[in-house]
Amino acid sequence: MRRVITYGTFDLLHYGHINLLRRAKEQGDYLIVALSTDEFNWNEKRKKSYFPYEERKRMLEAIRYVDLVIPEENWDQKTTDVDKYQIDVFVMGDDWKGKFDFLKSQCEVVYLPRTPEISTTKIKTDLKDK
Ligand code: C2G
Repeated sequence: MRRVITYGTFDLLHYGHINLLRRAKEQGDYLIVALSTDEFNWNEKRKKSYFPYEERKRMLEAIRYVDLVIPEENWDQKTTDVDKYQIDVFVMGDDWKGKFDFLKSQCEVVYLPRTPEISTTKIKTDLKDK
């Protein structure tokens, strides 16, 4: 069984996220999503997600492509996660291209094209202008 992992905040879930998750699952048979906790988002990304972790987790668990959701609590857990969950493929959108190549010694690293026209920031801006 080919095991895939991807990381992210997945706040204001939109079809760009779903496109990513669908293609990530296509890389193997089992997809783990490491979901950024509220603390990690704020402390490390200065992001305040609209939905709290538990709600974002519940939404991801409802997606047919997702098999397991685990917390992402720090930047450095990827190396241990890949070993702990016996990951074959690490997947991220290509806005992160090259940033996680250090994992190539442990697993395949795949950067997938982002869905260009949609983002949480765009959604928030568009709603503000309405
Ligand atoms: N994504 C995408 N297309 C979009 C928006 C997002 O393909 N229009 C992808 C991103 O490239 C990422 C995933 O969806 O692979 C989740 O996006 P975010 O929630 O914005 O993730 P990010 O805040 O970049 O956190 O350790 C890695 C970080 O946790 C990634």
